[in-house]
Amino acid sequence: MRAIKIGIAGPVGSGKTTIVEQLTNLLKDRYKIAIVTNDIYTKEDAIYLQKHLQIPSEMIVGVETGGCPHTAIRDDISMNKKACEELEAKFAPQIIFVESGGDNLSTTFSYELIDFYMYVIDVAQGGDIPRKKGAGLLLCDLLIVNKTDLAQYVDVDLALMQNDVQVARKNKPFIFVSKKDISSLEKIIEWLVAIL
Ligand SMILES: Nc1nc2c(ncn2[C@@H]2O[C@H](COP(=O)(O)OP(=O)(O)OP(=O)(O)O)[C@@H](O)[C@H]2O)c(=O)[nH]1
Ligand SMILES: [Mg+2]
Repeated sequence: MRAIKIGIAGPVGSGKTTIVEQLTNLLKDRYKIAIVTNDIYTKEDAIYLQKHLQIPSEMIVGVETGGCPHTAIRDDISMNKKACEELEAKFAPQIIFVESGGDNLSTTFSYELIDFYMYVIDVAQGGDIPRKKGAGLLLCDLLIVNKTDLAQYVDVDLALMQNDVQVARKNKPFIFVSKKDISSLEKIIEWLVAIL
């Protein structure tokens, strides 16, 4: 069976793994979920998720890309494609989350690997990121602006940032979230369920 594949990309530390963990927790009783994570030199994110998620650990696979993260999700997708195909053959998941390694603002996914992708930035990286644009932020199917709880500590004006995101995204969707506010994550679930 072919799974719906959802890519998650974004700069280093923006919260991709945390979002995969939380979405999986919110969806695991409704859908059979598998996960592919990418790190350059390790399987760190896969090991973390295997420890913290209550889904079979064999359904979480770490890919060591060995080089630029965007290469493995856009230019030569063979390692990730193989990981997804093996998960589909063994477990027939309905959803596979494919987390890219953290990368720069120009990162995009190949649609030969995934069906839809989210791009995750966070407010602590700077409120001006939406004005700096970048292909990932502009072209992704859903832009997530994470860590809104930190805005007050890093002097980011969320209203201004929201306005800049609106301008950058034109009519494409975006959601501001925080891991500390489950209701904000429910909005990602609504988007996911709609595309599923
Ligand atoms: N305060 C706060 N911290 C967060 C939030 N989301 C994630 N974090 C923290 O940010 C750090 C990085 O989160 P990860 O989920 O590992 O980020 P990542 O994008 O997967 O990182 P890489 O895979 O290394 O690029 C962790 O310490 C998380 O606990 C949030 O909404 N608020
Ligand atoms: Mg990660």
